[in-house]
Amino acid sequence: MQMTFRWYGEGNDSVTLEQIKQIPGVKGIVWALHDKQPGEVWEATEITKVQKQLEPYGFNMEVVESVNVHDDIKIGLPSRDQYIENYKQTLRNLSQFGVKVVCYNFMPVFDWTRTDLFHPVGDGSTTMYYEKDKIFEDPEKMASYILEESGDLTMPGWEPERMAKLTELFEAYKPVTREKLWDNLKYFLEAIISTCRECGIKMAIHPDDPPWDIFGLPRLLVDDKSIGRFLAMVDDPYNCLTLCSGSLSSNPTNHIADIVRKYCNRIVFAHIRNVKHFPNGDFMEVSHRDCEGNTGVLDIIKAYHDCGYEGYIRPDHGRHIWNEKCRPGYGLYDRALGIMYILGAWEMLNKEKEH
Ligand code: DNO
Repeated sequence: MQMTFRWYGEGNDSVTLEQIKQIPGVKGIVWALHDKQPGEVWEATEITKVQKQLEPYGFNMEVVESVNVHDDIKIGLPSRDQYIENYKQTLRNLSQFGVKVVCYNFMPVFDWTRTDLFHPVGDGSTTMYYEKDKIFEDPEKMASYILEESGDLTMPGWEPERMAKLTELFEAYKPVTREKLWDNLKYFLEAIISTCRECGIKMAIHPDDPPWDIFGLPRLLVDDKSIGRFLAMVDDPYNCLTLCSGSLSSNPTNHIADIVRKYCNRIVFAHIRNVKHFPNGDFMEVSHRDCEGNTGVLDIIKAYHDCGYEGYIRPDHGRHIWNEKCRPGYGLYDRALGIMYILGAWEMLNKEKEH
């Protein structure tokens, strides 16, 4: 596996490349042009700037998270064809810089959703929390809460420009049933897959987070069965997965290690995140240490190891510890601890295999 770290770009992240360089084992930066709106072409001149920033540190830029998919593509409007053309152009431009994997999602309106971004844990740290009952409230309220909490730093998937049009967006999604959304995803993938092949870029869909419908909007990639349907729907080695352990394990009936073993040949990007469930269906994000949550982090790492996984991996959301002021879930300290945990387990498995 190849260890990576997500970084939101200069001026857009409290963490610096210099700090990331000092975490053992990190080879690549998971990056994106966060000021681009979904549907816009990422120009080579803009990508070069990121390349120049990473170069002195020797980091590769092989994984992008995310090139966001325009809502018109998800809704299936006639204007989708132009946005798909733009997407293809972005892929061509990215391939000139050695990009190998593009992580994206197909969630209607909202990306990942939490009801509390800085929930006090009781030991001085805070973490992200999902309270089931709160989610049934007004989506507008939810969006303004997220935007307020994120301050000056943009939250991918919660772009103020899109959130300002929330009522229209919900209206536009009204005819989009679950089956229609599957059709639109298929249409999108079939339209871009030959470009992916030409460019050597694997598309790696991120599962829906949380893995169930919210605000009456359908969500597709939620469990083993839907992942199987997705891979069979466009059965192509360039149609792949970002296997986000935390997103899927928010539903306690999902067994992530089994999913890893079953679909390993199509997983190209692994997110390791640990989640603790409460009996009423609420959940909270915890450290990467296996016993602190219910995700089964060690079983998952073992599953990747047994499968001979050679793809990219990154620690996912961490808690906010040691008074760090950072993006929700994306501080330096807890994610760095996560890396050491993952590498510790991995290297021990390597040793065992040698003997
Ligand atoms: C959450 C992330 C997601 C992910 C997107 C991919 O922290 O894992 O926001 O980047 O869903 O498009």
